[in-house]
Amino acid sequence: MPSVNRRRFVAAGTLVAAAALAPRLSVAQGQSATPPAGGPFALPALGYAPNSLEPHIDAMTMEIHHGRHHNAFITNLNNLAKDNPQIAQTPPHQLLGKLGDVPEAIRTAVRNNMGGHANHTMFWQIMGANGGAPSGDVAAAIDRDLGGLDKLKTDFNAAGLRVFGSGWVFVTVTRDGKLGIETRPNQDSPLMDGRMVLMGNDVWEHAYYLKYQNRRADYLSTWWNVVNWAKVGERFAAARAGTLTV
Ligand code: MN3
Repeated sequence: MPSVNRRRFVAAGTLVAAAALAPRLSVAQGQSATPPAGGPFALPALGYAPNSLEPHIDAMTMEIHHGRHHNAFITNLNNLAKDNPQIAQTPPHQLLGKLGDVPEAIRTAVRNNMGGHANHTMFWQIMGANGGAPSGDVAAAIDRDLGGLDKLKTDFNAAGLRVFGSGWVFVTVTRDGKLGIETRPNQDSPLMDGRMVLMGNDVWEHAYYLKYQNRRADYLSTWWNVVNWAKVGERFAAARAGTLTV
């Protein structure tokens, strides 16, 4: 049928045009968020050079993780928003807290892709070179609730190692500043249970496989070298102030 063929041709042309507009893989330091040419969602800038976390996390892992894996969530969300613009009208952390209100037909897709967008946005924020050590209020909360930094690392790494398959390990924070260690499968987030995330580590294999292969334990223990404790401190203060989002 000619009309079907024409539709196919037009659809293929649209895909080519979309590919030409796709964000560049390379992310330079300080680059602003990718303009939302394809919809309301945009890939947040990395905020540092992809090679700046070496030798702990290699540049290619960072480029693929940010530019392809995270960007795939953005592409999927923009495609969902074409027929469901309401998913862009509520901030991600609020939408994740009431997934039951999302139409059932798109609920799983929103859960996976908005969850992935929120988790990775947090993840890029709390990493950086020369991240220092916890100080001030967040250090006091770590001592009070998690038994100090060494015990936090031990317990967090053990929890991350116990995640079967793909998922995340988080430190959650309440409005009162109380901390806890929690894990989630897939791209789920404590935000889906009405809780806030102070920091978290991605234990999907794509986060470490190029350099560490199956050695998740090595990745988990090394990862602490690239935690940006100043950012974690800012997030702790934001949680107390009620302004922390993802
Ligand atoms: Mn990931």
